[in-house]
Amino acid sequence: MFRDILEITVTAGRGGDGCISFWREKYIAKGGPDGGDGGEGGSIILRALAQVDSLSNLSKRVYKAENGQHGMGKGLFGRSGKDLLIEVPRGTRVYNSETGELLADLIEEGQTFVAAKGGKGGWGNPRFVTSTRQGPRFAEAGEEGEKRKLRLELMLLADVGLVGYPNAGKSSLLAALTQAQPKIASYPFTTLSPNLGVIERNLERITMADIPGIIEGAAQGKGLGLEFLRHIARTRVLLYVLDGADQPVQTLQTLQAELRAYNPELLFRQGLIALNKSDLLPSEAVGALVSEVSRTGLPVLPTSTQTRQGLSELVDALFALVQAAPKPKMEPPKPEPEFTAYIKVTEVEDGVFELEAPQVQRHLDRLKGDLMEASGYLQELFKRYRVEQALKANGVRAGDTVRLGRHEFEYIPETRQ
Ligand SMILES: Nc1nc2c(ncn2[C@@H]2O[C@H](COP(=O)(O)OP(=O)(O)OP(=O)(O)O)[C@@H](O)[C@H]2O)c(=O)[nH]1
Ligand SMILES: [Mg+2]
Repeated sequence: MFRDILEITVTAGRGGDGCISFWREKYIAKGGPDGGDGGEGGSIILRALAQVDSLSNLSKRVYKAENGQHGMGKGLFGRSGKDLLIEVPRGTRVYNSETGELLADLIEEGQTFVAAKGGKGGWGNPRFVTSTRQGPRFAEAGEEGEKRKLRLELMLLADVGLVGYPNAGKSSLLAALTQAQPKIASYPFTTLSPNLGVIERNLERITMADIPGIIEGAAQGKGLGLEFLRHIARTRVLLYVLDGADQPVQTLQTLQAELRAYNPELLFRQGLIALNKSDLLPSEAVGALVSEVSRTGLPVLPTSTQTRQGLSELVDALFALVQAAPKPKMEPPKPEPEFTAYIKVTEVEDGVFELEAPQVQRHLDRLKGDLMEASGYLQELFKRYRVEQALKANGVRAGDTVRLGRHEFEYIPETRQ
């Protein structure tokens, strides 16, 4: 079965905890701190590969990468968790399924995207040594791995997209021009999911996508249309397939109205019309019908998949158009926003300030061991995240009380020599 939209949950590995440990040897009561750092959690990485042809190969809905190992005594670092690689077909778009934001567009062979980043390993106690704190009795716990719900969408990357009413003969054309063997039948909506084929001429190849028929109202969700219009949004050339014996001019107008409603750019895409089932038309009527349809502005070729009339001309015309057509532009995914620490200072009473600083808080919450002793570390965090500046700017003075989550402390400004 062809499955082209898929929701998955990815959870990266948690970082291992840093270790609180002191070096011990015979006759030495207490040596220096020697707790190792925790290992990094494994990340979840998506990779695009041409040989993967559908999202249905992804058998699981939930993916979890390995946790990092905890740090150990004697300075032993925890091992990092293994990354988990998920292979997806080229043309897969990755969305955050909660916000709908486009996160990545995996087009190139081998292109990767870190879908969930592994948590950092916690620092072992030696990392917190300073000149005044020789034997810290605290360390850092590992960071949680990122967890995200993702929606994967496969966009077919074909050169030519077949657009037409149900039953016009799109699948028959694909079968006549390529090795593909789509289902063909004399009733509408035979094709329920896209088929891909390769047209070969000498040593050149172009790909063609056959999608379910489009009907009036497709852009509003009627029939199967909308679901598949997005597949043709990326093809370089649109081949309109019309049943020559069934009101081709009106049909073309309806098709174009649906494409316009979905995405007006599609009407500026290179296009060509196959006036199909020409074997059903009286031969003297073909010429007049061709010129009537071509008044719409697109080149028209009469074709028949039964007698193969016009098929080699069609192949030539398609190669010429594909080679001349520019690659459709792909919107690049939005870059990650630049990192700036969020800090807010509010005076709640005279001389008492509430500090909101999620980044700092995250570090504090991860501390384990003797927290009283960790106050110096807090100063270091304040420096790293420029909290000091924010406090000063908001009128916090020496001796004032600052609250940060469940922590409360007296503000002592750093004295500069
Ligand atoms: N006489 C004639 N019949 C054709 C021609 N091309 C296709 N057909 C017939 O038209 C019917 C529909 O063909 P399909 O290729 O399944 O049409 P489709 O456009 O893929 O239809 P959907 O998948 O339903 O959208 C079948 O019975 C085909 O045999 C043609 O050139 N001449
Ligand atoms: Mg079909």
